[in-house]
Amino acid sequence: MKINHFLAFDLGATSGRTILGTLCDGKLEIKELTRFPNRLLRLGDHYYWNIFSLYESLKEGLATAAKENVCITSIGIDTWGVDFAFIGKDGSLMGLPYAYRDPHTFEACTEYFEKIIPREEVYNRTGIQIMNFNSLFQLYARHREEASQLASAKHLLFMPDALSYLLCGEMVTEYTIASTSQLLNAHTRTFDTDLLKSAGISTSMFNKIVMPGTQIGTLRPELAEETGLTHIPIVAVAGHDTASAIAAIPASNRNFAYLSSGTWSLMGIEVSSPVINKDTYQMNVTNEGGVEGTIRLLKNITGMWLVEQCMKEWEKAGRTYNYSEMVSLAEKSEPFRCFINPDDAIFANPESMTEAITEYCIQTGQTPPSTDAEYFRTIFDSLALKYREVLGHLQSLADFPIEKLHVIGGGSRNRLLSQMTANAIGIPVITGPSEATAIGNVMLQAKAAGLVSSLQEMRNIITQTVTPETFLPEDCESWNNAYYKYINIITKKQSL
Ligand code: LRH
Repeated sequence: MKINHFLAFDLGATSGRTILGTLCDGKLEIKELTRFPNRLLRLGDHYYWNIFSLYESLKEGLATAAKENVCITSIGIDTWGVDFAFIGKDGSLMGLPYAYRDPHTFEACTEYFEKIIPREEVYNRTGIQIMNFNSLFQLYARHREEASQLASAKHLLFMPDALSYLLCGEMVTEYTIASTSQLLNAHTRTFDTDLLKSAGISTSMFNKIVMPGTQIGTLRPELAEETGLTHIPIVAVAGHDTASAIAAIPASNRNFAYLSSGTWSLMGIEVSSPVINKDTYQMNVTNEGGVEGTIRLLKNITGMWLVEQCMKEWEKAGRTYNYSEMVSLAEKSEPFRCFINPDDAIFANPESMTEAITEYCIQTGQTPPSTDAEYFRTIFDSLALKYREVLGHLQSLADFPIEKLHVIGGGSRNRLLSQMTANAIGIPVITGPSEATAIGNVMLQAKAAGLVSSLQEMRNIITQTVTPETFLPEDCESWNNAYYKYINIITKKQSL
């Protein structure tokens, strides 16, 4: 019996984890070794990621893994998308990476379309949904203000590549994470030199694009010594967390849509080549690169961010809720009291999320929530209805029937929201694994080690490992009525 152990670092925009994945006889076991916060660091007027503190957390993860006394085959890192670090000509990190929630790109994005390349052309070249924080607009903002970091940088590394670099000293540009940047041409899957030029950079800042499952280097000797590990290979997995998550869907055929549910709700379908046309442009759906050349035709929906930000406020006021308390409060609260559009710009990074929700309700003539339970309920009702709206768009683009929705990621543990989603969309919802990003990360390492040969084989192993739960639609009539009310509200807000 051959046993292989893999170490996955899985970093989201609010927290990160060290996961030990063990593959034994075609079955996967997952063990969480450490969990650490990842907070926006506000310095003056800007928000950054504290990459040095993340590096410390990775080291703690390595030291904890060493105590497991197992032979680790390799290490892989996946993170959230679009953000990046600059490296100087001496190989050192040049300051802190900006965080995508920093509002400075709002204006830069609009100016870019007016003065540099029109919005539709950017979309047609890249197939990536226009979001003000995409790497292209972040770079343009820096270029416009003649940022010294950009002027003297020799290399640009996207977050997973930057952290891998800190662990092994080698630089690569991994394909899935590069594909979220809005700097790649969707068809050639290489950097678009016009776009790079418009943002003040050139291809020389990037290293060769490598596909997920490629070895980058080995753990630096001093790190190996410090943490008690040996010179373990560092593998470029699907560095974009969403790409890792989607690789871990326990699907047996292609007639499904997925919802990767975490800080963001990423809803989409898997297709074999980019779909870029007037409709996808209007719907602003993205074509992100996945494992084995697959494309994630998906839409970013503001997800648990709404809840996370409310909870942060309540915690300061001395009220904390765990997951089951949150669900039970929402369950007991009156349904369909009021609705919000989770994607309204007001919720992007407000000082106070509860005040932003209140404001949205007042502007749209609704009575705002008055208790924590009502806030939870408003968010969940609105999310489930948003999922229905987006699924409708995806079905109009898919050349296959969407028969079920696979919900993966941390949010898939919210059974109430899963049932509400099934009710809203009218097709079965299948939940799990909740650790999808880490599992996808581990499986790509298994591929690099030659233990699995294809995406479908990975998914078969995952199917044997997880026990998904199915939620069938109920109470469809009231959800239908609620949907029309929700659409009225969000349309009213858009026209204000
Ligand atoms: C989710 C995610 C998403 C990106 C966003 C910046 O963690 O990677 O796919 O759009 O972060």
